[in-house]
Amino acid sequence: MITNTELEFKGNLYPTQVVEYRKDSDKYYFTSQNGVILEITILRNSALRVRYATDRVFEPDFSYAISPNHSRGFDEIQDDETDAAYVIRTSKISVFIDKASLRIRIEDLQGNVINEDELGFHWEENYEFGGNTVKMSKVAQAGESFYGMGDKATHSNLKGKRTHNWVTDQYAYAKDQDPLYKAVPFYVGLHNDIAYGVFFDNSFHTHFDFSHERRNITSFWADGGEMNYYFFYGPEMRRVVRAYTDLTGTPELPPLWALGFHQSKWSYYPESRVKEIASKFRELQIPCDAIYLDIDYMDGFRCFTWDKNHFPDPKRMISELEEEGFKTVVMIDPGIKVDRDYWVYKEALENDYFCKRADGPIMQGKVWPGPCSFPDFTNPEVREWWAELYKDLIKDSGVHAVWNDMNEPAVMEVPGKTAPLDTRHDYDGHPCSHRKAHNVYGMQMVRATYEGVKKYVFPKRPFVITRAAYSGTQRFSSTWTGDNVATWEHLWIANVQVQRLCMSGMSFSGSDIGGFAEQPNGELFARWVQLGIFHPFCRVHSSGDHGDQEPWSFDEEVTGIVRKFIELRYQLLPYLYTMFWKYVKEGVPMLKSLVYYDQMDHQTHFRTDEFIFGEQILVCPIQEPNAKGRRMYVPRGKWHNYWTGEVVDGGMEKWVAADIDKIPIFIKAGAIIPKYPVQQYVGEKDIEELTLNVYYLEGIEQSTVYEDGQDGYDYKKGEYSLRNFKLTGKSKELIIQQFKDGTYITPYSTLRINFIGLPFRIRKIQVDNEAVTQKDVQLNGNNTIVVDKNFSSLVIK
Ligand code: MIG
Repeated sequence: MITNTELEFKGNLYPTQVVEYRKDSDKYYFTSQNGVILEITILRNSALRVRYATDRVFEPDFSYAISPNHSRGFDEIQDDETDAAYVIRTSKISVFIDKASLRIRIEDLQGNVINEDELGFHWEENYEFGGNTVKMSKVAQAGESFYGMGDKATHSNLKGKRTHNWVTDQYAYAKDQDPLYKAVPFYVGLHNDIAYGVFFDNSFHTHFDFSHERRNITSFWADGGEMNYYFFYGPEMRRVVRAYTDLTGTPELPPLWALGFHQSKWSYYPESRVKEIASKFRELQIPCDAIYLDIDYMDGFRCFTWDKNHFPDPKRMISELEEEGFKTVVMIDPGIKVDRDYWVYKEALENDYFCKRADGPIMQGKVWPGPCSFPDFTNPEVREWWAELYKDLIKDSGVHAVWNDMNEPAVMEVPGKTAPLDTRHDYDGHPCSHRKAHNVYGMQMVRATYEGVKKYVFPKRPFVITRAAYSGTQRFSSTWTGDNVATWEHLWIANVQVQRLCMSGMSFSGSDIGGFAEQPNGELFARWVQLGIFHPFCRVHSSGDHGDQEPWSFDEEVTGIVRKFIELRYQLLPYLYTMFWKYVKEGVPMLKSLVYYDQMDHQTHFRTDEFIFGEQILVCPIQEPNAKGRRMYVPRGKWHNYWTGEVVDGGMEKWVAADIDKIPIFIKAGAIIPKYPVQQYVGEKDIEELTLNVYYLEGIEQSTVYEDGQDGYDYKKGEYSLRNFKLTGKSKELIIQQFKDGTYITPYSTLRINFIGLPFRIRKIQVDNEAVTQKDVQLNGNNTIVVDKNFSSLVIK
């Protein structure tokens, strides 16, 4: 007997014996005697969707996470039945559904268990809010490791941890603090050399337990909604991550300047200060592409306004900055100041765009401007309105890009630090409370921002940044890891977080370099820049209360180191852009944790520090003061030490020297790394020659260089330049074949090829099967030749 006062745990409910089985093209339905329906959808040979309804009816099928362009399609499926189970076989996996319990077991074609339910699906009725707490428990296999889950500031391998997703403004968060700003309910499991992934697409507060409560059990559950998860089989981790990223989407290519170095602070004002910072970069010849205006540029923190005392003529200022090669990025928050004389507030009020409480009043909460109301970005009409608000900012003032902050949404002076849970949301026509909409609120805000910026910067490409995110936010925005702290521990955290975000579909990410709260010393700042230039989003940002944090705020040695590393990033722009293109096109994470790179090597399973930047550059930050180097794990294969040229065999730990002006960087043998000349900002120079650094290998290696107009959309019409290189190295010979695609005509006509680590002296050179004299190819120095950019084969012996 249940009464209204018994709100505590009532016990778990379980599906019973299957009484009905039905197939409907790519979907299978199994109904239990007590009315549970299991729906299994085959998406691809190695990807399934699994859903349960507890009382015969599914919720409307709607998700913000899923990309409208995700791939579908599979080979023939076979259905089978045994006494105990139904069996669905794709060309890659077999799925067994137990008739007595609806528990699922998934095997590969050799009969190895990839993943199996323990208790499987079960639920608890929620008398306080209605609906169910939906739960799943699975067997953790012997030696299983777990990865993914977005921005968690904890060891990359989640084995033994419990974690949850509820996007939260966590100022000065600590290691292991949870949750943070993002909700990415996706993990990768790895056992017996088999990797698989689970994406629990449920926007309520979700929880995951990775062998924490019980050693051999993994479970996940949500405070409401449906048990609705996607399953991806590898066996390679890269297939799992790419399948998840395909399902939840990738962004379009950003403008190349967005991959340059960015400088920010809370806050640069007035105009003269902004200009002073910008000029200093040019004076000191430290490359920089963007400068950020934090909340103080606004009039009383009213979004879409300017403080005319500090910024009397924003349009002029922005265009003057632009002449110096700087893009201006401004902050926009979700909280709209309650002020009847403020047009944004008035418009939202008149059109009924603000979120309301359950009983009717408009929701209010305090943020920077004082009392604010919050547009309901889960309403498509509100998103359209919001997108239009960017028109003046971009068309009239010339702003280039926007960062959305506080979009968890963060609310001050209330216990939950966010909107009250009874707050109502449209959820694109599926009205619900904040319990369901909270984790997607920031995502829908930045989605609207993205639409507006995209529309008004056209024909240029948009660039947008968000703090809060749910799975799939990467389709619209880049992201940063929020309010970190200037400590060595936070340098470690930044490294883990950005690798983890890359593994979780959100490659375009970075940390506040140097730390947001408190102030780094010069050494920490330099070490952080040395890591940050290898993050897809590369920005120094800090809170103003704690002193200056510009590249020149420390001593000259630090300034020199910072310059050198930012220059390296600018040289590597074609490499970085190619990484981005692969991410966009194939969902390949831009940074690869070592376990992703080589899961068969068990030494990689608990590594946190080392990572692969793109496909062929191994980086390991220095994360301690006074270091002259460090021990690190070099993955299997041959690697060239970037600084010394020494070639090392991986598969072991090594001590690598790295005084304050270096960090360990290794280039994969056989790699062809493209470089541009140093520029102070993207587009400063015409690229007159593309440098290719060729790292000798006895063997075969492929490399790619993608280029296009660096902005705009012509690349979508085929105006790109794709160079695929195949390097074949022998003991006394090296062959490079080039395969070209795309109609973009690069501004340079020659390639400057540097051969690094050659074990022989060049005596003969053949380009496209014709011998050329050393003079023809301008053999200068020892191992550098300059050849026509369109060569198709190059042989040196
Ligand atoms: O309550 O806009 O994470 O980057 O500088 C703080 C001021 C609000 C938090 C962001 C930070 C930004 C700051 N914001």
